[in-house]
Amino acid sequence: MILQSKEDIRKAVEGTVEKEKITDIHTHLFSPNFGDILLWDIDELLTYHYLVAELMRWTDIEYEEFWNLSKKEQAELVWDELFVKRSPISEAERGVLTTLKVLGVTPDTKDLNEYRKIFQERTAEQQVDEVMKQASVDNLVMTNDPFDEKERNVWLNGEKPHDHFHAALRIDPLLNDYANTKEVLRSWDYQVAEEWNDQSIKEVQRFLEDWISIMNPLYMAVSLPPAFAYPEESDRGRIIRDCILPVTKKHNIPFALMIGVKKRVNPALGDAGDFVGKADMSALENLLSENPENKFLVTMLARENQHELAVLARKFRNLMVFGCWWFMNNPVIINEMTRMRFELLNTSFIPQHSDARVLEQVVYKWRHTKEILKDVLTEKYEDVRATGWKIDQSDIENDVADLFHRNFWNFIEKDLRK
Ligand code: RAT
Ligand code: ZN
Repeated sequence: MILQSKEDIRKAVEGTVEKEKITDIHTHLFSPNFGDILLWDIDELLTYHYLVAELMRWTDIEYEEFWNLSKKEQAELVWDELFVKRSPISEAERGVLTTLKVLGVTPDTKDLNEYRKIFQERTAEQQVDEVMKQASVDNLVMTNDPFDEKERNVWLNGEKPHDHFHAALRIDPLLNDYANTKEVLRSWDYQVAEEWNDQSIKEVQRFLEDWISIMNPLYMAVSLPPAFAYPEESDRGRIIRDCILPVTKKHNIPFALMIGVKKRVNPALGDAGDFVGKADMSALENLLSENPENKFLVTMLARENQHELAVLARKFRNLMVFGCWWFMNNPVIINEMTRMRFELLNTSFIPQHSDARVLEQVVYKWRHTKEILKDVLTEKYEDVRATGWKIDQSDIENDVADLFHRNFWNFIEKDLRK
């Protein structure tokens, strides 16, 4: 059906964006059978590190004292300072309210216990189903860290994720802290030598191969500092060159790089204490040009890097740009980034991921992004329609399917969707 007016276009875009199922390609969620490492419920929502950072601007509580409080007490403090004493207008605060609303709980009381009662009546499994239904997410990718004791044990006990949950092998300690990780690898019987030699290469490769076979990951991932350089004669540079690139190539899985995080500028804040820095794009440019048979999924944390990243994707088809990561995940910036990406890349990118650490966050992260996408897409289609070009409803469906799931599964060249 050819769309005849801007109103027709808006309606078609809105309907399609609401209906199309999403693959959420980066979350910190777990399949419910993985046990209590899957975080969910109102107290977890309130103690999200994005909100902890905001809380700390209003209270003079010692950091140490805050971390010694129970989760419930921490949530009460956040609620009181950010939702009761003042208006919750930041993105992460608004996110809690959107989440409640979409899950059928009108946020019209300041009595936190009222919300707690409602969450207590649910189970993790029920909540997973409800969240995925409300967010139209039918598949999601976890972040799976073999260096995390608790998670590692889940995998080693033979647990497999439920359908709709897919693994991503996350290897930050290997690339960002090899001096200590070396010891850990040895304690697990990987005989890495003190120096970087053939033996070390073989053993780090064996470690990666083992976890690929345990997790069956869709990609291998790392977060990196703004100072990330490649090639580089450093532990990180050598491991990427000798282990990550050959192993990911052999298994035909992308290497996902999340670049621009300056870890723990305020260590007392824990996960809330990380900052952002502008990266030099030549590391990525070198990786892409030297390894045309490897695939790279990339997101960046600094606003200043977004334009260069989109331009780089025009040069290298082995680069798939994804998401508006962390401090970029604010409406004003999502809007800007999404428009820019359409203008430079058409629909050949993955516009968003939720990065949800708490199950219910999937709801607001996608709801807020969908509202922006509807505006941006309507405007872009209308601009071309105004030239006389014909836009069909099915064109919009095709494009949104690319954006929400097809670009990802085509890029990784497999389809494990359930
Ligand atoms: O956005 C976040 O929650 C960050 O704390 C990080 O987890 C980041 O997304 C990452 O995956 O490193
Ligand atoms: Zn993340």
